[in-house]
Amino acid sequence: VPLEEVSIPLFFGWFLLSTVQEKVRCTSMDFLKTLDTLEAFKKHMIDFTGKTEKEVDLEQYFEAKGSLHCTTKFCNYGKAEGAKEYAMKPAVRDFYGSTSELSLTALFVTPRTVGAQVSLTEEQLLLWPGDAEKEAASIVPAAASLPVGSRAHVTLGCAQGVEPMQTGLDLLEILALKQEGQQGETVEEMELGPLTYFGEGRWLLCLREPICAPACFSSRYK
Ligand code: 2AM
Repeated sequence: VPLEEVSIPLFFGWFLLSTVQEKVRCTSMDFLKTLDTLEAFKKHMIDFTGKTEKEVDLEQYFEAKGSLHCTTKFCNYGKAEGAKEYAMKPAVRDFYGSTSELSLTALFVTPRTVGAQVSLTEEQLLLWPGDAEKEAASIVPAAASLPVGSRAHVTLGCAQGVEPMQTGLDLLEILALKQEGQQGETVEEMELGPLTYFGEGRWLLCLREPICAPACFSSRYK
């Protein structure tokens, strides 16, 4: 096997610097802690438990998945479609190892995942694979018509048995509903910003002040 194929990583992405990881985890934990005490959330608890009487502790419900990052391209060591092309892109080579600031603009929760929406800058979009949204269209059909970069997120936790890849799909689903004109139901003004319910256990908290998260563009091999 040629060396260049061997050296393609599991995935590329922006890895949050450790100080900001702590801050993001705390913000997410505080949000979950508050969310499951809200009457509005309790009203829809069945989305998470399948039973009306049961309570849910969201802090326990989600498991953290390693160090926080925003995946740009999942390469699967070169086996994923477009992996080699991505790894060879001039922008990927030029920006490899550089630090930039990710803007986390919303937190979202579904019965499957909890994550943060990332709003990419023009420069960061140079590292975004153009087909990331279209690739998701077999699962979230409306995703193909969302702006490039819509899938960008940081996975903060997954329910038992759920793979992190689900987080981006959950985000696309919420954004697709918004694009279709569904306003959702704004149930509460939280300290961090307005909280909106989109049905089927989908919650979106738009951050009044986005979290600025310095992150290093790099890759992981496992
Ligand atoms: P995530 O980006 O939602 O967290 C390693 O598995 C990383 O690659 C995880 O962070 C994961 O999800 C992401 N990932 C795994 N499979 C993927 C896929 N098929 N498409 C996009 N991202 C994927």
